Amino acid sequence: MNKYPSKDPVLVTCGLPYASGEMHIGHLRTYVPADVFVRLLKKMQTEVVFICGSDTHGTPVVTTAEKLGVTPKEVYEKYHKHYLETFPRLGIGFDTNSTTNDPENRHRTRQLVSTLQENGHIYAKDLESPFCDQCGRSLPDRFVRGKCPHCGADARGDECDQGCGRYLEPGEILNPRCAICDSPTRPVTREHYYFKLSAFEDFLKDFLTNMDGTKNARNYALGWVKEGLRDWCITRDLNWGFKFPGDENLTLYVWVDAPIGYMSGTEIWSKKIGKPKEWEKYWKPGNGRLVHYIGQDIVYHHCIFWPAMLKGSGYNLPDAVVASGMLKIEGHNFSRGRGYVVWIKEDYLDKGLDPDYLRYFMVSGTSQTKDLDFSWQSLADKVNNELVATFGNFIYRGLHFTKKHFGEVPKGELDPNLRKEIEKTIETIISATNEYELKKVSDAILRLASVGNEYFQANAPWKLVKADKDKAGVVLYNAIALTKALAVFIEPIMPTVAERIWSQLGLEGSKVHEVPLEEALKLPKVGAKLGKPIPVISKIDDKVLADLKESISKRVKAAEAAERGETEVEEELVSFDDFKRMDIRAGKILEATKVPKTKKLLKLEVDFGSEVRVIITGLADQYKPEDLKGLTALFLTNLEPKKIGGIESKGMILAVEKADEPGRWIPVTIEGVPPGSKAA
Ligand code: B3M
Ligand code: ZN
Repeated sequence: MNKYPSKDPVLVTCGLPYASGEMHIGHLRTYVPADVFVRLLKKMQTEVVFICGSDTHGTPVVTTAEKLGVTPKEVYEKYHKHYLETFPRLGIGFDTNSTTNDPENRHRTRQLVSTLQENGHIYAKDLESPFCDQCGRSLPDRFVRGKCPHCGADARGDECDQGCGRYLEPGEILNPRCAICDSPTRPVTREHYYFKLSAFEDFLKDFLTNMDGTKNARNYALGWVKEGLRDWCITRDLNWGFKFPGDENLTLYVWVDAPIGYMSGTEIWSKKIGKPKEWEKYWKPGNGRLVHYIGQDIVYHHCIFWPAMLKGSGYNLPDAVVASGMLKIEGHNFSRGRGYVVWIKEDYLDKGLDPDYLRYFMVSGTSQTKDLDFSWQSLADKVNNELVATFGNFIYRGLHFTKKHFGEVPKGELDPNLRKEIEKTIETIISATNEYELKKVSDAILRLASVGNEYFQANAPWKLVKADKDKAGVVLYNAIALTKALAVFIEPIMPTVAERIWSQLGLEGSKVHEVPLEEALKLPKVGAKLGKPIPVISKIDDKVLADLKESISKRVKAAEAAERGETEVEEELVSFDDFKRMDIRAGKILEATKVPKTKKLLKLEVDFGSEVRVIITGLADQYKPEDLKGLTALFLTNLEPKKIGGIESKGMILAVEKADEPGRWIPVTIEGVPPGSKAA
C-alpha cells in the first residue's frame, strides 16, 4: 500500500555536512534526491518540512582548525556560511539550516542526554585510549590511525575508512599512531561514559525489521545487530563540543549532538514560523513521520545509535532511512588528496553551469542505493542525448510551431491515448516515490517525452497545417497539453527548467512549484497566449566539455606530481616586473624548533640585520632543527604574512631539490654574507 501521498505530516532531513570544508559533488548524492523527494511530496499535497544544518563539532572541525591555525568556531562559521549560500543556488530549499552549535541544540542535547541518564541508560567505565607524548594530548577519533580490528585495513580511530567501513569504538584500533605527527602512542586510562547499546538489541531487531526506506540501510543495520552490539562510548577527551552533563571535563561525542541537530533544527523552524510547539508534531510520539536521507557510510549512526537514543529518551522513531550509494569520480573514490574532487562552487556554479543539469544527473544516473560514477563526459551525455534530444526537443518543437502558426493555444481535445500516458506517468511517479527510487521518476518523464515525439512525428503537423489547419491545431493542442504535463512532472527534479516551460505556456498566473501532480491532467485553455519560444535546455558544447575535463585531469596530475615530491610547472608566466617585486634577502637562522602538533613544520627565527622574524617552513620531515640552526640562507621577505600551524609566518625560505636525491630539499645557503643583504 502506498504511504505517499500521506495524511500524516512528514519531516525530511539530510545528513548534516561537517562545516569543515566546501561542498563537493559527493554531497549532492544525498541532498539532491532528498530535495526532489520533498518537492514530490509537495506535489502530492502532503505536509512536509525539510531540515538540514551544519555539523560543527568533532575532530573533522578541530583538525581543520589546527591546519589553518584558526579556532574551530572560525572554521564552522566560514563553512556554514558557504553552505547557506550554496544550497539555494542548487535549488535545494531547506525550511531551516541551523548549526549543531546553536543554543537550541545545546539545550536539546542536554535535555536528551540527561533523560538517558535518568532512565539508567548511561554508566561510567574506565577506557584505555591512545595518548601522544610528542603532541602532548590524547587522541580521539580522527586524531589516531592504525589497523582495523575487523579487516586489518589502515583505518582512522572512529571508522575503518579504507577497508570494511565499520564504526570503531575508542580504544579499539590496533597499532595506534598519532595522525598528526605519526608518532607511536601510549595507552592512558581514564573514566568515560557509555550508553548501554547492548540493552537495545531486541528493540532494534524489531524496529529495523519494520523500518521503511532503502533495503541497504535496513539490511546492513540488521546484520550488525545480529553480530551483537557493544556499549557505546559517548564522551571524548577533546576541547571542542558540548560538555557531558555530569562531568564537565569530558566532551560529548559528536555523533550524540549531531543527529539531535535534526530535532533542534525543527524547533528553530517552529519558532521562525511563529508556532513554537510545531516541532513536537514530528518528534513527540504521534503521527508525524521522520525520513532521514543519508549517505551509506553513516547507516550505523542513523539505524543503530540514533533510534536507540530516541527510544531511550522517549521521542518519536524514524519512519524511514534512505541511504544513497556513494559518488565516484571517473571511477575513483572521492579523494581530495589524489585530485578526484569536483567542487560545487568553483568547478560548477561559478562557471555558469545550470544547476538543473546536475540535479537531473544525480537522480537519473542510477538507483538510489548504487554507487554513481560522475564524469564530465557522462554529464554531457545525459544533457545532450537525453535532455536536449528527447525532452527539450519535444517541448521546443511544439511550442515553436504553435506560436508561429497560431500564436495561442488552438482548439482541440485531448487524445485518449495521451491522457492514459499522462495518467500512467502519475502512477509511476507515485509508486517510485514510495520506493524512494527517483530514477524511476526521471525515466517515466523521459518516456512520456518520447511518446510526445512519436505523436508529433506520426501526425506531422507541418504537413497538416497546409492541408487542414484545424486538424493541425488539434495536434498542437495535444502537444501543448503534454508539454504542460511534462513541466509539472519535471519540476521536482529541474525546478528552473520547469519555470521556463511554464512561462512559455503563458501560465504565469500560477506557479509550477505549487500546482499538484493532477494539474498535469488539466487541459490547456484554448486561446491562451503563448510566450516567446526559446529552447529550455541547451547542449554542453565540446569546447566547454573539454575545459571541464581538463580541470579534473590537471588536478589529478598535480596530485600525482605532489605525491612524487615534484611541484607542478605552472604554464602561466611571471612577468619580469612581478619578479622584480620579490625581495630576496640573506637571513641567519638563529633558532629552529618543531611546531607542536604538526608533522612537517619548523619554526625559524631569522636575523635579517634590521630585525628578527619568525618564518615557518615545511622541512621538518627532512631536517632536524639543529641542522638548520646557524645557517645563512636565502629568504623571500616580502611575501604576504600567513598563519601556518597557528603561527604567523613572515616570509619563506628558498629551497632547491637536490639533484642526486629527488624529494630532498635543501635551503639555498650562502656563506660570509651579512644578514639582510639583498640578493634579488
Ligand atoms: N556530519 C557527515 C558525515 O559523516 C556527518 C553527518 C551527521 S548527520 C547527523 O557524512
Ligand atoms: Zn575494517
